[in-house]
Amino acid sequence: MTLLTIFIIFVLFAIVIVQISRINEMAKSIRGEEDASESSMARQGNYLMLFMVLFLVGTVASAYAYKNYMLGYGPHQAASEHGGLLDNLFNVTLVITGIVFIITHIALFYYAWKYRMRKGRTASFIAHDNKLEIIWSIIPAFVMTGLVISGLLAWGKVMADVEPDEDYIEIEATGTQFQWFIRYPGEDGQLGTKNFRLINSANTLGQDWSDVKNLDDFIAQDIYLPRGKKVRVRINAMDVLHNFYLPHFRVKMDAVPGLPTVFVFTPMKTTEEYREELSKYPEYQVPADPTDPDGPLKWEAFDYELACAELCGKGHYSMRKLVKVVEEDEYRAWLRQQESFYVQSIRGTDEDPYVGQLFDYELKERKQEFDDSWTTALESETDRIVRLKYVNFETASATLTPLSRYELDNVVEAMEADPAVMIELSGHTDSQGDDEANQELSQRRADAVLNYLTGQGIGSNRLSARGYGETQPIDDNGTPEGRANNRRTEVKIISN
Ligand SMILES: [Cu+2]
Repeated sequence: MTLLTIFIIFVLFAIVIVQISRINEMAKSIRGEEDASESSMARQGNYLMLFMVLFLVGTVASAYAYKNYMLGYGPHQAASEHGGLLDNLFNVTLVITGIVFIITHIALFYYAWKYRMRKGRTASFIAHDNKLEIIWSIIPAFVMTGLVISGLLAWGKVMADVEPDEDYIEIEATGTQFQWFIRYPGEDGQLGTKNFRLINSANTLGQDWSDVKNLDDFIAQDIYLPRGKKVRVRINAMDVLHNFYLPHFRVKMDAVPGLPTVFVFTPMKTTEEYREELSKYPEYQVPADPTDPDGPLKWEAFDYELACAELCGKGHYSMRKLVKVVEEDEYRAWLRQQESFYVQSIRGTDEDPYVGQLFDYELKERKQEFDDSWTTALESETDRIVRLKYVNFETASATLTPLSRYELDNVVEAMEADPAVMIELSGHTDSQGDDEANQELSQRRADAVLNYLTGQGIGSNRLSARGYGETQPIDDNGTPEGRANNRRTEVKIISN
């Protein structure tokens, strides 16, 4: 028993010795960790400093490397009169905030390094320091006030509306999911009134046809603008919030349903001039489409664009339109090609309150057109034919359509002005149907025209009427347009 007790005492003694040595070991390792942690803090502090340098250099270098793609830099100087003012404002703000950005980042990382954990060093706390508080309140307050005031001054200039007696073009942009409707005022220079109650599948914008200002308004496919002329854009939305954004002109304005907004700007660079500027930079000397290396270069393919800058739904990306800034005469030529929405889509339909009427501007245009070809025919030795473009008949009959009289009155006037002129009226059909029936129909149509002219007091001795049926086509009878061109009435000058 005593032996056993002695043995147990020895074992316990051994355990105590082992435990004490383990405690010693643990204490040693804790002290070692402390040292390790101090050196790891120093390492991390160095990494942070390295990160700061790379980050700041990367920020500045990438901005510099891509500057020729950014609005306001390289070739992307503003293409509008007010754009430079906004770019300036951005630059001033960029410089001021950029300085603060760099200083605060240097301080942030430097202090993380300088005040890293070190053995035996404790933090000192500053409860309050009036001088510091004053410095970091007053300096930002002054700088902010300066930025806000210069911003307000620029805002006042950029957002100024037109003066009533100013010379400007007014157009209207209406955003809807997912397209823009761009309405031009037409010849009269004035946009017609709209009423949302009139919107239907034919009258997309709800134009009020009882307002004559609407009759020559047209909806444009692309936006054409003359260089150097003030443009006032009325901006509307029909469903949700959109945003009228012309990045190159620094024009950006919300299109709010129920609340028309306005932006006035003056384009100063034609599309061609902008392209030329781009062509000076190597970034734009590469093919616009990388899969087509022989295609146009980036600068050649450049076009101004209108984009919707509001996430307005899943088709948002498709709200794009091309904008072309051209010289005044090219703009005029483009205007002349546009046909009014009323004439294109409303005339003669149930919507049309003016069935059987032409408007003054159309009468003027058609008279000019007729007079030109009449004079040409009179002066010509060989080609003495005037095609009466606007003389039409009801389908398969010799009854003149109501609008035909306007053109025939031009003939009457020309005949009265020149009593020596003798003419032949000729009727032509397309090749559809029976030859003989066509022959007979063309004769009756020519007679109908002759009767109208004699009814207006032109002596029948100066007139003859002849049907040519389908024997003298001027176009391809295989297409609907060709056949429409072949169905025609002509005046041939016999003598003068
Ligand atoms: Cu949109």
